[in-house]
Amino acid sequence: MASMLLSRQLTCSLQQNCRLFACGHRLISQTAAKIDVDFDYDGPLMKTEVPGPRSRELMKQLNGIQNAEAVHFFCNYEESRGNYLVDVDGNRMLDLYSQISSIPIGYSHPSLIKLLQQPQNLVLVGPHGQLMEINSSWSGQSTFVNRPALGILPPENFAEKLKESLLSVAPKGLQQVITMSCGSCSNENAFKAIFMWYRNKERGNNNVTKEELETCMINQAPGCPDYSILSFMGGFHGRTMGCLATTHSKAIHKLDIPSLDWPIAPFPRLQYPLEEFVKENQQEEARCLEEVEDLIVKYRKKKRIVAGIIIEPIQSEGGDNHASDDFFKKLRDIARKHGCAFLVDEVQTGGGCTGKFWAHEHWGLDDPTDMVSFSKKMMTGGFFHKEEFRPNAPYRIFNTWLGDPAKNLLLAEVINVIKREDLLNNATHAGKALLAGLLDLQTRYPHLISRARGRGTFCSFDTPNDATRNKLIAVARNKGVVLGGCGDRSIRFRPTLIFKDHHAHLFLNIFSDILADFK
Ligand code: PSZ
Repeated sequence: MASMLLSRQLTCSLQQNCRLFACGHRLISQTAAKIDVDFDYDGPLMKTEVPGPRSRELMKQLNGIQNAEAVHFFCNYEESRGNYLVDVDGNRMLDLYSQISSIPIGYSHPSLIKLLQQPQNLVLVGPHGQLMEINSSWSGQSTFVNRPALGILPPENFAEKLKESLLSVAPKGLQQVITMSCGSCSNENAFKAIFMWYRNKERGNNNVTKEELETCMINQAPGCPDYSILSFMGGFHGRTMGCLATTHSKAIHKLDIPSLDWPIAPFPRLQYPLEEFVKENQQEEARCLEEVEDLIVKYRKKKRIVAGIIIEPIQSEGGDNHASDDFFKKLRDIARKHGCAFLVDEVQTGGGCTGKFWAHEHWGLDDPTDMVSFSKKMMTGGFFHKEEFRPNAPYRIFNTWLGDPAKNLLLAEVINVIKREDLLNNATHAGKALLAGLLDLQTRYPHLISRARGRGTFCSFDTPNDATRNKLIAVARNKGVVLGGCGDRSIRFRPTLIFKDHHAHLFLNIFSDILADFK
C-alpha cells in the first residue's frame, strides 16, 4: 500500500480551483502554476451524505460498547491522503480540522511512510512467518514494538532522538524537555513542576520537614501547600482534574467534577475590525491585566499563593479569542513581578500553524516564558522548561511511559519536512489567502459571518448563533469540507501545514456557494 502511495503522482491543474470572489463577482483570482502534488488528492468527492450508511451502522455498533454520540463519522485512514480525509462510505473531504488540529503534515505523508519502510524500522518477516534479520546496531523496529518505561529504561538513542526532534525546535531559552502522552498530562505535570519550584524557592533549601512528609500523605498543608495556578475565563487546558480547574470553555467539561479554588481572570474580548477599535481594545486588555494583578494579590492574602499563570496564545476551544502581543508581554512582566511561573500552553497553537513554530514567538518577549507545553501536531505531549524548573530529585515528575520514542522518531521526520518544504512560510502565505477570502465573504454575508480573524492558517470567524454555526458545519461537510466549531458560535480552521493557497481558494469557492444558498 505504501509503495503504491509513493508511486502515485497526482498532478493537479489548479486553474479550475483558484477562483476568488470580489465585490460579489466570481473572478479568476490567480493564474496558478501547475503544482505537482505527489500524494494529495485534487478535490473533494462526495458519494453519500455524511455520516453515510456505513458510518451510521458502525456508530450503532460502537454505541453498544460505549457512548459514541460524539462520533461525526468513521474514517478510512488507508485512503486518506494529504489534506483529504476519506470516510468509510467513500466520501473524500477537504479536511480543515485535521483531527482537532493534530495532523502536522497531512495524511499518509510519503516521508513518514518512507521512514517506516527503512529496513531498520521494519520487522522483516520470512517466508514461514519467522522474524528475520533484526539489525541490533539500531533500535528502529524495536522502537515500534517494545514501548519502554522511559523514565527508568530508555533506549540507547533516546537523548539523541530528543535532540533531533524536540530540542531542534525548542522555544528560546528553554533547553530542558520532558515528554508526556497527551496535552492534559503535559499541563498537569507542568503545574506540578511549578509547585515544586515554588516550594523550593520558599524553603530556600532542600530540607523537607517531617511534618511536610506526614501531612502530604493526608492531603494537608504544609506538605500539600495551598498553591494555585491562575487561568483565564474561556481557556482550555485539558480535562484531568488539575487541568480542569484551569479549563473554563464549556460547562460540559466541568459539570459534576470537584474542583479547586484557583483564580480565574477575564480574557480580553476584542472588538473587530481591530483597526477600528484600537482604543477600546487597549482599554479591554488593560482591564484584564489589572484584574490579573488584583487576583494575585487577593489570593496571596487568602493564602492561596499564585505559583503560576497558564495561558493559550490564542484561546482555542473557548472560541478562538485573540489578544495583542503587547497584552502577552505585559502579562509576562506581571508574572515575573509577582514571582509566578509563566506557562504558555501551545498544545493547539504549537507546531507551525500560526506561521512561527511556536505562536508565542510572535510576541517578541525579552525574557522567555518559563514553560511551554505541547502535544497534538508535535505527535508527543510534553513541556519545555527553564533549567530552574528541573525537578530536584528523580521520580518527582514521572509516570510509566513518559511519552513514546516511536513518536519522537516520527516527529524528527515531521520537523525535517517542515524545514525542507518551508511549511512555516507556507502557513503564513496560505493563511493570508484564507483570511483575505474570509474577510471578503464577511463583507458580502455580514448576517452570517463576522469577526473574521487569524494568524497563519489558525483562522476563524463568528456566526450569529450556535444553531447557524452547527448547520453551516453540517452543510459544508456534505459539500466535502470538514470544519470545526469552537466557543459558542465560532467556526475555526485547523488545516495541516501542507494546506496551500489553492486549498484555501477551493474552500472559499465551496463555502461562498453555501453562503449564497444558506437559509
Ligand atoms: O473536547 C476536548 O477534550 C478537546 S477538543 C480540543 C482539545 C480538547 N484540545 C486539547 C488541548 C488544548 O487545545 C489546549 C490548548 N491545551 C490542552 C489540551 C489538552 O490536550 P489533550 O486533549 O491531548 O489532553
